[in-house]
Amino acid sequence: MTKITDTYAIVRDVPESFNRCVSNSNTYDDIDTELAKLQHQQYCKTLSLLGINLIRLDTDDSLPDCCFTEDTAVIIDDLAIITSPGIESRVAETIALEKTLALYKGIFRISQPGTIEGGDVLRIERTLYIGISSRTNSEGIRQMAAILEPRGYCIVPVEIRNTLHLKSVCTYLGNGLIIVAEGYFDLNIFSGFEKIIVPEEEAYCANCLSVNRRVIIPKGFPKTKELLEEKGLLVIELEMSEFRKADGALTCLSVIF
Ligand code: CIR
Repeated sequence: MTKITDTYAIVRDVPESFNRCVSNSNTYDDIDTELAKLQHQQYCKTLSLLGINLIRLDTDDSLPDCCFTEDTAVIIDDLAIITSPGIESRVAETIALEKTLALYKGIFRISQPGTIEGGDVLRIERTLYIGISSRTNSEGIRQMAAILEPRGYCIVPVEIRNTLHLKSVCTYLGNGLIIVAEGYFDLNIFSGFEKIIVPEEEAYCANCLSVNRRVIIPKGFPKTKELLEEKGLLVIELEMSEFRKADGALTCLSVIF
């Protein structure tokens, strides 16, 4: 009999302090925390409807960015690698994640001076492409490699520019297909893959979430939606306006394993 494996997503509600999150966006001042909470509820509901078991962590108003759980842990097989966020205000977010993940996985930690955030870690099969960014440094990548290379994983550092994280501008959709925005890193690293290149003005839509044969995309990116549908993919749109103002995107709001 085929074993059906459960999929889990760790999510954390939007805190009251969300409008004090870290952001480089010039629309940052307009963040509507109540609207962000509603958008987050829709996100959670969508994951549930797609058959994902939600693990909900208590939010924490002292951590304005705590809803972006992706950045705090990287799950590989039976390991949870607790990251070392590259900005002081986010460091304490890892505590709750570690406590919960210890119930499911063996814990490893990246430590200072190494920094790494989950948004910079793109896994494709047994390769991890890791963005070298304002949040992730070479020492953090070295520590990841020390944990994962002996387990048969290959680590590929990627210099990125003009974006927060590597996964802010690309996502792996499975079956050899990558969706990516041009101009943020050298696309030759993905030379063996089929690619959907999003139009320049729709770069935000290069971060999407591929779940159980569906692709969740942010609402308002019609050209990218069409490109995905042309490939036969089933697309679900979610309003992400408030998270975008916080430099966050779809994958950032969960750790899926
Ligand atoms: C930050 O700047 O850290 C948050 N405001 C946004 C984090 C987005 N996370 C992600 O792309 N994985």
